[in-house]
Amino acid sequence: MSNKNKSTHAHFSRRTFLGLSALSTASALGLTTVSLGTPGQAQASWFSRPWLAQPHKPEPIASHYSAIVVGSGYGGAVAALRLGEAGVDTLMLEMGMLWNQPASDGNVFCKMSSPDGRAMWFRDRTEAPLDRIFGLDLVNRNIEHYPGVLDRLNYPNMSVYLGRGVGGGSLVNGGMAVVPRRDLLERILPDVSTAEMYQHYFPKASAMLGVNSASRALLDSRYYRFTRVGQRTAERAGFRMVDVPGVYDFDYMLREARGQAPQSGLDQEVIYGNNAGKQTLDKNYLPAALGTGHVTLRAMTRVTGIRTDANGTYYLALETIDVNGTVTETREISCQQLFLAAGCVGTTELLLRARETGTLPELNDQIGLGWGNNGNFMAARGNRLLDYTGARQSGFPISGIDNWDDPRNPAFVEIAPLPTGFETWASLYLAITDNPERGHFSYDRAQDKAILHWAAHQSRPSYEMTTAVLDRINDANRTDYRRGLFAGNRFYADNFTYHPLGGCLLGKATDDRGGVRGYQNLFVIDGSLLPGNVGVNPFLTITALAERNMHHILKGSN
Ligand code: FAE
Repeated sequence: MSNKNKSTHAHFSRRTFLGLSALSTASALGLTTVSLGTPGQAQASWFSRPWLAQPHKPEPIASHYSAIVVGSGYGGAVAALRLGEAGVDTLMLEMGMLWNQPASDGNVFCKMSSPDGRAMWFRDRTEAPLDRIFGLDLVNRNIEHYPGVLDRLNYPNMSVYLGRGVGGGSLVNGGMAVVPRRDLLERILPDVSTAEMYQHYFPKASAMLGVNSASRALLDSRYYRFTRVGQRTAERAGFRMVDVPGVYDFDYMLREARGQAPQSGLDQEVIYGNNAGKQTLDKNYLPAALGTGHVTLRAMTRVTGIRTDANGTYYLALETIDVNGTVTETREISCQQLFLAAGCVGTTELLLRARETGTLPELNDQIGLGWGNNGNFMAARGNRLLDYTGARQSGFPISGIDNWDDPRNPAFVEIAPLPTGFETWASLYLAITDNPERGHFSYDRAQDKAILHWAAHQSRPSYEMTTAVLDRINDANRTDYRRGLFAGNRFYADNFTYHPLGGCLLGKATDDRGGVRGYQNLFVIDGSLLPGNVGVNPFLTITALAERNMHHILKGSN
């Protein structure tokens, strides 16, 4: 390593460390606002959690910033870091909580097997994707009404799962970090240089996010028996398997497996958060952003409206809430540059509302269009007696069936865990299919929210493409589908997605670096730019595209 690189690395690490300290100090104090304006000193405002009983005392934030980033998921985290590095005075707003303070049980997050208020965003009962075991309603539980980490937005025929909190989807996702096929990226983003993406931005995003792969020792452990069975049964049918990299620290997981470290990914922690092991955005991009000294982060604050004036200044209407969901403060703040990273639903809703209520009247008719579920489809098979999948399973998939080159039924079918704690003999699959169907959002004035339009028949191609693979596996293994895991006694679920994409497509609602058409200095920087399907799990593509767009935006080029 050259001296220059060494010192950049040391500087970056120190800044990241300062940012990490600020995040954990703020969290330990129960704060909603964190900054490193003066390194090491956090601005503070209190919120209460039932387990912690902190007083609520919101501290003021400034009334104007050079830049505001709405949302702290992948797109937002990249934007905040690169703005902070460029010395731009930036405020990041996040409607969910800052999560790294242990509650009274000693854990930040709860387990899937014993969910409480921390699990879901203001619900009285959990709404897990798999809602039954052996046909019995054993999964969902009544919980306290609390700003928990997973949200499920229910629209007709399609529900969308989302992460809520500082770190967005990184807090709840399965960590699978897959580079998309080059031919697919060229097809869906024709104006983006794929050479630039593959040579520069995918490696950069992977390095920042800590992408790594499971070792043979881990695959051979009891916790990945479900994967070995999934591979064996697929290979009997002649399918090609591919490894699936991820952002869970697999060295840590191996230590979990050997009893050398507290268990998280191996002990029922995934969709309601991980207490160890997973490299979420609050461990990499976000502390690095705070560490620049130019970024302030405010949690529990939702942006409800956007307007602009003749000078091109943007004004955001904000609502700060407490843990009961009660609005404790409403105000307006302004900025010169606005970056929308509220996720595919959040960003599209903000822009649709602004267009339909006339506060940003120049927005074009492309806002709300081009939504897709990444072809998501979940299904289960039963296995023969000797192909038992294991009572204790890792929550993090590491292998998939690559059938994308099948011209009639292109699908990437990941072998998903079913970590129930007892033997089920079931193999579960999360498929990403090349479903060409697209939905759209409209603004419902009475409810003041965006509504997703997706007809039941639009999920049919995903059904065909997935069952083409699983039928062959069943034939080769003389097995059948497994019912009793999904509602309606079906062997599959086609009515929810983990991978919502689109709504503000790159090159249509925006220019080719995310600048919203009709306005200056207004950018979309999250999954709503991607046209409905990337053929693999999407966060690595969202992060790499955000890196590419921020580079061009800050350079003032295309
Ligand atoms: P996102 O991460 O959703 O962040 C948006 C943030 O904005 C959230 O924190 C919101 O709370 C916040 N927000 C929204 N509206 C507002 C507002 N009005 N004011 C203030 N804040 C707001 O967006 N992807 C993979 O690649 N691999 C996986 O293994 C994987 N597994 C998944 C499992 C689950 C259960 C879920 C839910 C998702 C999974 N995903 C996975 C999808 C991935 O997490 C998702 O594509 C990204 O998180 C989207 O990134 P964005 O930056 O678009």
